[in-house]
Amino acid sequence: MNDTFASYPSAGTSVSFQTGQGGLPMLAVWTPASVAHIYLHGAQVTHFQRRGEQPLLFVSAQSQFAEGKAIRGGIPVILPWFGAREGKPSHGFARLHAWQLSEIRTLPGDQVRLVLRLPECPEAAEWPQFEAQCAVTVGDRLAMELSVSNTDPARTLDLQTCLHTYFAVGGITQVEVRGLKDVGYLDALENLAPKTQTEDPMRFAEEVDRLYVNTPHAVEITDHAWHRVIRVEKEQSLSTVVWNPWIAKSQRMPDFSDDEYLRMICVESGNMSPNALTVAPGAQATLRVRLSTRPA
Ligand code: TA6
Repeated sequence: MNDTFASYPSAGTSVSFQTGQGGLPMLAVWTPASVAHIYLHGAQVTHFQRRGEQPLLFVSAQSQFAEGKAIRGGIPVILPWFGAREGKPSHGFARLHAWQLSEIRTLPGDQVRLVLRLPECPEAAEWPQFEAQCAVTVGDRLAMELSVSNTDPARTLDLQTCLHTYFAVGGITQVEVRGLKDVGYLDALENLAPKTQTEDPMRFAEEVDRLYVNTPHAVEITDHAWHRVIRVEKEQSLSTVVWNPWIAKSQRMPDFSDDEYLRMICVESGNMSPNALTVAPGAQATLRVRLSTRPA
């Protein structure tokens, strides 16, 4: 395994601006326990790796890194809507623009917290005025907080948010997902037909695209190939999506290699569809996710 920590001092933290893929500005964050990469583009975390472990996040080798295009992997920040909309970009417009870095702070325990703010976007003109910020905390684990404030004087903000995380795994056929037993979901492969989860653990042998609803619970991904359990904890989120494109959909995605479905699983946390939010003027919606790992 390529250990990127080989040349890094084992004390203190560091943040540096670097030129990332596609020439996009990227923040490299180093702590004694981990390294992370955060693109201003979409405020997107594309890399997090604990010392001595495999990377936590997956990014497609075919991903685009360009203004106006979504990065295929890491943790896409989805707002103000989730999913497809006629004549509009899938999963909203926030991930298509460069966010502005507004704060870097060190926290106890050799952690670093970075705050990025969504800039003015032309697509937001037709929406109630709102502000969005994303706080990323890097340490022994990775945490993200997405806050959206309705700053409109009068209009209510109908909002869907999601942290659409792509996790790296050693082999999808050796992955199990737990935490969704008996939870209701909408099956995107059957026109959002409502169903209830029976499998526990959930295993993967075909395309899966499920929006679980009314579930505030943590989910765990057991990766038997890499002998690791990834724990996905969340706050103020009632929707969880589990997605693997499998073969046919992988072949249809130009920014995704045909065999990359073998090395990733999306477990996404947000508030979508029946759990969409109605944010009154002056109110704020905050979604938090904490990602940690332990040996399996
Ligand atoms: O979250 C699952 C999903 O909605 C899938 O249906 C698939 O489309 C995936 O998101 C990726 O969407 P994107 O717009 O990033 O290609």
